[in-house]
Formats: sequence, structure tokens, C-alpha cells
Amino acid sequence: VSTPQPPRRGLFIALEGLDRAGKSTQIARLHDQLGGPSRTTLLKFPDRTTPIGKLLHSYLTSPQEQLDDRAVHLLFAANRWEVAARIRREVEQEGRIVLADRYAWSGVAYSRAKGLPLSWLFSPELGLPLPDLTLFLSLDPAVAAQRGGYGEERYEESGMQRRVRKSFGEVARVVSGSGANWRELDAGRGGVEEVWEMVWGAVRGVVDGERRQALNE
Ligand code: DGP
Ligand code: NA
Ligand code: NA
Repeated sequence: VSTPQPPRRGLFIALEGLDRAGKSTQIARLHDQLGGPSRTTLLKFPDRTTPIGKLLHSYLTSPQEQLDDRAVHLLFAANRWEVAARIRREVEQEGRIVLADRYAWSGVAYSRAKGLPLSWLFSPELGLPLPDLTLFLSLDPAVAAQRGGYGEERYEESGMQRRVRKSFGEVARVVSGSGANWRELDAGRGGVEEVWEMVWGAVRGVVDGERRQALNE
């Protein structure tokens, strides 16, 4: 009688970028391509449905609301910690693929754009599940602004977006330097189809890599 094998490890993939970079479109397609809800979990940060997420939603949609920048930073991080155990369980025990529309790197980049020190910003994110792959959809903020214009939320204006773009550069250096798998894709090169080719090319490589590893076990 053979002992039942635990399912092999799944994958955790994060999509990052400026507002209007096309993340939500691409990640929805990735979700379909990777088997939909039976095999893949699609998360979105901030998750506006939890009590902390409701606070964040109110903060984002009421730009006149005053809240200390560090307190806001900790709330965004806490909103990820609320889901951290679920990500770990699904990826490590259930062998699922978890996709995140934004993650800790947005946390650091958006707060950094307000002038807070980088080292302080990383600390509440430390210990969260590390993505096997982060895709950064890189887009010139001027091009992003032309894409139907920004919405009404806090941060959705060109000065902030330019600072966020710069901060993502700093984040990329730290993340890549730490050995984590960070891939920058030029989301300004072509339309949805061209970006999809790049996204799928990067993800397929990681999925195939996991399969090969499983066969060698
Ligand atoms: P979205 O629902 O993806 O449009 O995100 C809402 C806004 O919040 C968007 O401008 C990006 C920003 N954001 C996402 N995550 C964080 C975070 O952890 N910290 C901060 N300060 N802003 C964030
Ligand atoms: Na937004
Ligand atoms: Na989005």
C-alpha cells in the first residue's frame, strides 16, 4: 500500500505596475489560461472586502481624508497579512497557483513615492510569502495617462504616478538584488495581445520549470 503523496508545490505569481498599466486585464487572462478557479486563485490587493480593506477603500476614494502616511502603509501591509496564511496553504499544501494583482512591491513603491524611507517601508512586508515570479508591467506614466485618463482615486494623478514609477525602479533593484525572480515587461510595446505574449512567455517558463522539477523528484 503506497502512502498518499502530498500534492506538489504550486506557484505564487504577482503582477505589478502603475495604475492603468493593464494588470487587471492580463491577470484575468492568466487566470483563464492557467485553468480558472478550479486550479488557480486570483487575489487582488488591496482586498477591499475585509474590515481593513474597507478602511483602505475609504482612504483611496476620499482624497481629502487625512491619515498618517505610515499608518496607511501599515494598513496596506496588514491587508496582505490577512491573506498570507491562505496563500501559503494553497501554494505549499494544496499545490494551487495563486495570482496576485499587486502585492508588497506596490506597498513599498506607493509609500516611497510619498518620501518615506525605503528600509522602513520593507519591514512590515518581511515574512509575507515571496512570489516565485513578479511581473512588472512597465509603462511610461505619460502613456498610462493617455489610456482613457485616470480615475478619481487618490494617487491617480500624473505627479504621483511619475514618483511611483521612479520608486518601482528602486524596488526592482532591491528585489532583484535579493535573488527574487523579478521580470520587467515593456507594457508600452504594443497592445493587449503583444503584452499578453510577453506575460504568457514569462509565466509559461516558470510553470514548465515547476513541472520539470516535479518529474525529477
Ligand atoms: P488598484 O485597486 O489596483 O487600483 O489599487 C488601488 C490604489 O492603491 C492604486 O493607486 C495603487 C495603490 N496601492 C496598492 N497597494 C498599495 C499599498 O500597499 N500601499 C499604498 N500606499 N498604495 C497601494
Ligand atoms: Na487604481
Ligand atoms: Na488595476
